[in-house]
Amino acid sequence: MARDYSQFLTSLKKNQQIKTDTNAQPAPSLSILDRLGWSTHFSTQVAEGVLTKAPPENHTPVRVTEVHRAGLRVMGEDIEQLIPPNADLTVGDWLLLNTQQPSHSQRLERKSLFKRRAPGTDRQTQLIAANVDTVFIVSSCNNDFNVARLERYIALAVEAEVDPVIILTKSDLTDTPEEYERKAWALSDHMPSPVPVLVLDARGGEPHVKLVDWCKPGQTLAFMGSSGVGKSTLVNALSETVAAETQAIREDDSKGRHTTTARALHMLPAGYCVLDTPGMRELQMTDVADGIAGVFADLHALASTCKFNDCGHESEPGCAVLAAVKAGTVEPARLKRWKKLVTEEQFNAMSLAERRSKDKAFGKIIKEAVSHKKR
Ligand SMILES: Nc1nc2c(ncn2[C@@H]2O[C@H](COP(=O)(O)OP(=O)(O)OP(=O)(O)O)[C@@H](O)[C@H]2O)c(=O)[nH]1
Ligand SMILES: [Mg+2]
Ligand SMILES: [Zn+2]
Repeated sequence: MARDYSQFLTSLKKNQQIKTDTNAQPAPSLSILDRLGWSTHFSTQVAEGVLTKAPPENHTPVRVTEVHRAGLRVMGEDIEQLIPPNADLTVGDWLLLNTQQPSHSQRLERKSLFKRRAPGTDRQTQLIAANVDTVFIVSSCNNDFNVARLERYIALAVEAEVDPVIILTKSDLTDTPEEYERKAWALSDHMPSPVPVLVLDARGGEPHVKLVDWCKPGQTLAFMGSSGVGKSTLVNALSETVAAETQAIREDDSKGRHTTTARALHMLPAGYCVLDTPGMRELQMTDVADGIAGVFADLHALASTCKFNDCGHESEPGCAVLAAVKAGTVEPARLKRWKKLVTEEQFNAMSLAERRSKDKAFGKIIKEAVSHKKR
């Protein structure tokens, strides 16, 4: 798998030329790296010297397509293999694979990163996906539709620096798809740029037509949302090659059965990648203050004009937020959702900080004990 460095750089340049034409139709001449989403963001890192620390002949760019306990599946030009597990890597990451010693591979700087607070009590951050260009936040025109959850996903996308698009599936199962659509559009009323909303039947040909603006060569598109909303159905609709497993939801409460169990990045024949994800039971957020401020930009701005810096917008005098509610310009339910997210974010951030300071104190005790021994 050895590569000559100059040959490697020539191929990078060639790839970049193809990249500049974003309207290019899928062409069979696209290299595997192009199809995997290789771009100047990554090639310049290589050209600027990641390779100076590593002999080029033993290194080749690969993308992480699957994460398993046993290891990570990576794909590149003429290469597809498992490498040892690494908790600092996630699906979508680009690596400079050390073909001699895969565990010594170097991760390239990410373009974007999705993360959440891992379920459970230890509050670890869990990496969800890296280097995604667009996230399709999927919900259905049924009981799954939940404004608070959608806001949560949008905040996560804003924080990750990924463009969000809302897809509402199962339009065929409701008499009022436009009601759902209207509520979904309203979510970005106060954001600097609107979050597009697509309403469709995920089975059959509709996704191909409605998602065409995003399905461009070199793009990485992720599907996120609760179990049973049709993420895998959408992936299958876009692809002639992938057959992601799908399963009917429960009739009584519209809940899914967690059919997809692992994240997988699929390279489609048209030259772009789609990432199918399992429905998340819990989406606890951490380090998403900017994302929340982005979704609730109006409330964030109002809060900065409250009389007290630490105003809780409960009953404080001079509260600009409560004044806006009274004036009818802010919906009370929306204020409640914002406060819930901010409180959760602050709590999670504080616990992390506490954990860090505890770790530091513990490190100091060990250091002192060691230096004691040395004396
Ligand atoms: N009628 C109708 N059924 C749909 C639509 N989208 C998905 N379904 C059905 O909904 C069920 C669940 O779809 P999946 O694609 O498995 O859902 P998922 O989001 O991948 O779920 P998990 O893998 O559990 O997270 C399947 O039976 C699909 O056929 C739609 O637009 N209309
Ligand atoms: Mg699925
Ligand atoms: Zn206030």
